[in-house]
Amino acid sequence: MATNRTFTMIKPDATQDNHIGGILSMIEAGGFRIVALKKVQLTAERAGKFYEVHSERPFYNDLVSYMSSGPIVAAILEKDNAVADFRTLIGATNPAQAAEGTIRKKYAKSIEANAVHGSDSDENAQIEGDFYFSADEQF
Ligand code: IDP
Repeated sequence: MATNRTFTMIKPDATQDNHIGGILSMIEAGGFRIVALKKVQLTAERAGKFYEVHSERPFYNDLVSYMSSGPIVAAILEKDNAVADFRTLIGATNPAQAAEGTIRKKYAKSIEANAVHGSDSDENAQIEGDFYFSADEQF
């Protein structure tokens, strides 16, 4: 069943480079409402848990180190067709392939340090949002 929510993180490179405001502005300008928002320093253990689905991929250990290297900003977003529309707004995983006007085209530095996360399914959006926010923080 399609839902109208997705989950995002502004990754450590983008928070360290003072792009939180710029990225949130692009998200709001893209028609998304911010349902929940917080800045978090992940431990390697928590980052490993978040990316557990990627644990067999060759870049997993580097990804866990990177995602725990500095604070991230976690948010739940709302819009019709949220998951697919947000994937369009952020652009391709590799910024070299990201379309003009996307968040990754503007802010990503590399395929790993690619500025933002966006859920890839409604099911994962729910799981990922619940990883950071309790029910009384989602409104
Ligand atoms: P996505 O974030 O665009 O959905 P995924 O394939 O789910 O991309 O990968 C999750 C994250 O892992 C990426 O956003 C990126 O930070 C990192 N990543 C993906 N592919 C590579 C790679 O080939 N080398 C290093 N890091 C990667």
